[in-house]
Amino acid sequence: MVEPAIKYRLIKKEKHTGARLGEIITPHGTFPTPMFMPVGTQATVKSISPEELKAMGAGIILSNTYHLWLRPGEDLVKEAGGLHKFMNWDQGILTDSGGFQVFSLADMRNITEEGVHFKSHLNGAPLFLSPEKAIQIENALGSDIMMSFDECPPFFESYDYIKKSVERTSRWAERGLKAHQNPETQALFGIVQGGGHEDLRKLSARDLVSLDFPGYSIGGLSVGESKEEMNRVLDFTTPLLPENKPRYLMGVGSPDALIDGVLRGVDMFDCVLPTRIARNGTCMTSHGRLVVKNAKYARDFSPIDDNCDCYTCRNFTRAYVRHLFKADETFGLRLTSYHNLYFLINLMKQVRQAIMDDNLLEFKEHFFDEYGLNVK
Ligand code: PRF
Ligand code: ZN
Repeated sequence: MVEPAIKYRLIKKEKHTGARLGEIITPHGTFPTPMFMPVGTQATVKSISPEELKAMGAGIILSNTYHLWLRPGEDLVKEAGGLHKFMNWDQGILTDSGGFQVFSLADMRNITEEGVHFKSHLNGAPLFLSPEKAIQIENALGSDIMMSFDECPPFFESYDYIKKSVERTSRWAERGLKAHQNPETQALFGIVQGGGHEDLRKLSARDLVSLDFPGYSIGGLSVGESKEEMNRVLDFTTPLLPENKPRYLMGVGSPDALIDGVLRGVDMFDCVLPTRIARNGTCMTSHGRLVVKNAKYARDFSPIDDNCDCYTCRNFTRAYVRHLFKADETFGLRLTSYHNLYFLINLMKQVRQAIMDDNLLEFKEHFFDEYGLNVK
């Protein structure tokens, strides 16, 4: 029996909700949970340096098997000494398995029991990804936390299709576990699917929990269903997962969804949202979204968010950041990207304090009020 590569330590459960305060010990440092993980698809969090990520309190980032496999290739990353060394990031790295990217990016795809045939989104070349291939790439990259190769079916696919898909995803998870070469240095998570169906989520969780993964992801959410739907699914899914293992809700990054996920017992989140909207000039603030390019900020010499103490807000004004966007200066999108990532990481820090103080519901109420989410 090998010791798992990561350890989850449950520190405290919030009194009135399902929220958990904990920490995850990885081969590349320890980070507190609940945590938001910035996305660095191409072995870089777009426009942000590793030093800046550390300064904002990011203890783990996410990267993508699919993209790094196509370019520069996992063998090159391995030759560089692994992904941590290649990108000069000495904290945690989680890699997604490529399944989801194949479904969202690839032009043509054909799913079989063996794996997925599809065409490269870069040059149209025919490609094949299987559970074994995904694990081999993730092993070469050397991430601390790896994802199983799964299928993320559309939320409103037919019940029969989702059932077949869940059963195949379970078989793929088991094949991945067998192919995994480094369980003592890289933790492989199983991904619970099942769409909006409670019995299928149960089936998926039961299969994966029986395989005893060191952590569990919740996939197939935030794919176009409503917030209410997502919360409904989380309500019955997190209780299916073991209390002594971390839970990761994949691809969720709006402030309200983070808080709603934490309330239901989720420990980890990732999303391109903060960096993607930052690049077109949209900022997350304690008073809701702010489109800094708008004309009304031309002579606004206040910070992006008066409640934020990030590098951007301590040093620059809305008027200046707006000017940079108008002049197509890349420093502008660096400043908004930094702010948005800091905002979510700092939000999770406040959430952890609220769990400590057993007042997460009050925190949510206040945050939603300020963010403009409580429509009354
Ligand atoms: N599976 C994988 N990656 C993902 C998802 C999934 O279901 C999602 C769904 N929101 C985001 N990223 N492997
Ligand atoms: Zn800020």
